[in-house]
Amino acid sequence: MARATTIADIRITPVAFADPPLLNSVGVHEPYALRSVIEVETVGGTIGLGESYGDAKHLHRLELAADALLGLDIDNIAVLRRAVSIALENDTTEGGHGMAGMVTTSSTLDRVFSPFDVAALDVQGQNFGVPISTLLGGRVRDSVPFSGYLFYKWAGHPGRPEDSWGAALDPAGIVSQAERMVADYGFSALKLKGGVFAPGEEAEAIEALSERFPGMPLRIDPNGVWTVDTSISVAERLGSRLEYLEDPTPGLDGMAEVRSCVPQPLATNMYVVAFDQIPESAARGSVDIVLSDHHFWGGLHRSKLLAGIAETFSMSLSMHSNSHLGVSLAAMLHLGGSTPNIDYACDTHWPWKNTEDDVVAGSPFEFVDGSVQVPTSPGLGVTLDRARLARLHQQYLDCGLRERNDTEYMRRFNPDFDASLARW
Ligand code: GKR
Ligand code: MG
Repeated sequence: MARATTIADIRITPVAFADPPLLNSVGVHEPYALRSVIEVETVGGTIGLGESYGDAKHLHRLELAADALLGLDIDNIAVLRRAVSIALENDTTEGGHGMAGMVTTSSTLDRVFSPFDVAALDVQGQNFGVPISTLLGGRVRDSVPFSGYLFYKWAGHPGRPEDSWGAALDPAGIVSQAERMVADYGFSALKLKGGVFAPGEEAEAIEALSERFPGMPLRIDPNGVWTVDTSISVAERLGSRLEYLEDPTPGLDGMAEVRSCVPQPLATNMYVVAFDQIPESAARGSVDIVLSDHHFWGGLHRSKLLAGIAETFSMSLSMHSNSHLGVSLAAMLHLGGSTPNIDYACDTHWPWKNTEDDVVAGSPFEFVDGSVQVPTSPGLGVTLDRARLARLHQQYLDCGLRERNDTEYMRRFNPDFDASLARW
């Protein structure tokens, strides 16, 4: 006989929300960002939420996983993961990892299982009457600090009106973007998405930020498009202005070479993205800081496992982000709130999203001095607003995008755009 905690139904809803033309090393964000919202409902009627990428191939894998999870007990997350692993064994679909053409060798199983782990914890938290942070070992901080994520950007999508941020295509544009971010959110660390202009121009933007915000911890992330020599010379030029340097050059060897020549710590969300990459990275000394991300590290339990392993290898931790909605932010807060060794302010794309474009009810998150409170109500602490979900799903149907592809979008306006690694 089915127990109250047996999984009775799983709904996967693809959604799209407006996204500004943010530039990166592989192109430019399309007018809509794609995500998927996962609802897992038990026989007892409790609904757990998860959020993941929205690319068509990923959706296909989520459906395979969902079929395998029906009828299982949501309290046994190890059994759920094994079922998803078996369900994916014969899946030969390639790609669809949701990372815009950036290099990633993350584990397919971990990417697909992640939202189900979050949804299972959401159900358990509601049933036990405790927040997910308690299930993850307890809150070690009441709020999680984030950094302001700066992007070079166009004034608006070609052929559409300018957005409220306007253009940021030079150091002055980046400084005024940072001024608004700091004024509105109170961030006390800033990250510049680099890999867009020549390294010297991007170094100038960091210098301008440091002059405008003296003492502010700054980071730059060119997503592996600099050579080893360029990385070393930019690091030497920027010195102590940089809190850390993120993925300057491709591969664990390249990163190790840069690391042996520069004083700043190196961070990654490109070259240590799966458990089997940690020993090699540790042996070579490639990376000081792993930018964890529960969306590709297998969910919240596996992210806690990563935190333990990082501690063992004396690596620091912070958090990577992609364009996301409120279900993901809630999960990031529970993880950040319950992981002692998150040593740096985390990334979030949150300021780039219109406030009304979400699937969660109300406005549960407030940034105060760059930090957001860890939810304290049972489970994730957010609920679905079905009208909002329906609107963003309709937007998904109408927008026609089925795969995030920043490079293809960029090449519509600049056919010769080069997206290769180590190109500078
Ligand atoms: O949103 O354009 C973007 C970022 O470049 C994102 O895709 C990266 O995954 O934020 C990310 C990063 O730190 O590399
Ligand atoms: Mg990065």
